[in-house]
Amino acid sequence: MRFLSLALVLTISLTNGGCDDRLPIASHTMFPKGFMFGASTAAYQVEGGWNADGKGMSIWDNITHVHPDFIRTYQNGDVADDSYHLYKEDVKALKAVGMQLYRFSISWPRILPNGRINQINQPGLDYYMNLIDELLANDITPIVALYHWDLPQALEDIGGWLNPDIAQYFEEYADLIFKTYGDKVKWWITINEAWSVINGYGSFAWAPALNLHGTGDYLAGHNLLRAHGKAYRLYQRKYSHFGGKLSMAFCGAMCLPASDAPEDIAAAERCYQFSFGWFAHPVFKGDYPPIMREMVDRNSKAEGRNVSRLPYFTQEEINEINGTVDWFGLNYYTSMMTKNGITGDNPSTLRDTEMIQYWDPSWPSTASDWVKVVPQGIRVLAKKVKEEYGNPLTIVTENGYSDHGDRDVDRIGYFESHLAEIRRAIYEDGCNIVGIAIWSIIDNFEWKDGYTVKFGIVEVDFNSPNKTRTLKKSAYWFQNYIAMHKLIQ
Ligand code: PNW
Repeated sequence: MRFLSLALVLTISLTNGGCDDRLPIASHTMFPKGFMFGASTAAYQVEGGWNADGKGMSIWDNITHVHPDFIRTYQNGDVADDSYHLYKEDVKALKAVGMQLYRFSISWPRILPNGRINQINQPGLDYYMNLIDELLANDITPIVALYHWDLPQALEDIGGWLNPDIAQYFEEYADLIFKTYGDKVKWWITINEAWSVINGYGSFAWAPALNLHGTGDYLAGHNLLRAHGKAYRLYQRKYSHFGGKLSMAFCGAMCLPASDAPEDIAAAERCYQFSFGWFAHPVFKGDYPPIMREMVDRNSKAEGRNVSRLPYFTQEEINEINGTVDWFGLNYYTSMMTKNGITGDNPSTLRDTEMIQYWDPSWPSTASDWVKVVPQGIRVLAKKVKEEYGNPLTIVTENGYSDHGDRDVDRIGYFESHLAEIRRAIYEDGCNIVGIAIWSIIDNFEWKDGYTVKFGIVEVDFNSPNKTRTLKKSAYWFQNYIAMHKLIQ
């Protein structure tokens, strides 16, 4: 690993000595004491080793091998950053920047090659144990996601997230993971971005690309919630002595009303409930957002269906799912202007929402077509989360800027402006945000965009045999930023 040495020039004056730590300081230039900085990755995007040491196939291995054109660049995650072999380099990079948190995910088929508990792959279990030990030895706190989109192909073959039995398979997998790592890992995410997972069923965006819009997406979402509820209750029953905290990571583009007109404000509210609310409402309050239930039921009826496309939970399921988050994992990249209107395939979640969305032309773009730079959106979102769910303990579990390796200075601007909005959310709105794990520590496999779209603050030379990691300017910027904050900790 090549790291430049950089002198830290720290010219700060601490003006809030003696005050309540969370009271406003003059310009909100500092985060409250104890605020944690970190970075995120996901198994398929960094690990490689797609068939190493007994790992099974995931739906992403399968789709990239069977349909190479599914990825714009015809690339895949077979080798990626080779973190399966080079995880110590990742930890070195985190340490060099001064990160206190590392959010990574476990590949289900690396642990259970056919998805089921009857065949356990010990080298897979060892890999994550080594990674966790390496993090802890470096004073970096792990936040571990059980599922970041790489379902075992063997489970997809029997219906994947459309199969109700998957909730039980997920519970079995979670049991093994909690049992193995529970004494070392205190922060857990069951499902990363259920709202993205369902798009693999409702569109061609992600594996398994079934495009069952308006039906498969609702069914997959239903089973994701059931699976989450079971994993949470299992932890409560068997592993609460470990004292861990469980969550989901919630996502969506924040929905900003296109005007002050009541119908546009209502459309933005529907937009929120059909994305963040779809999953957050059930786990905080026990069932789907009422507006979602109403719209999908009404449209289903109008289509002549005798059952709603949005499934119903039984009372037992509601009890199981209600109150199953100890903290809120908030993923935020961007926002969208939202107005009242009907568009989208018939049927589809978009059509059910009755909204029309667009990007404000003044918002700067990034290398990802869906990410525009809208820092104020994260504050609006954090406030919404506070109001909707009783100000839960929140960690921003993803936030980041993509380029083609050419706009790292803009990446610094992105983080600077988003961190400023997070501070406003904390100090001015009273949001209980205690940390951030940015996306991402290293450049990695950006799904359909392959390796050409880069989110890392550390560059990876994908052509070099040892995938050389080199800190970018944005990494040095973070290094300074975090060092400065450590002075008040
Ligand atoms: C995240 N949205 O997905 C994923 O968790 C990461 O794996 C991925 O690399 C990262 O974004 C960058 O693309 C998202 O519509 C997908 O708001 C969609 C949204 C947000 C996050």
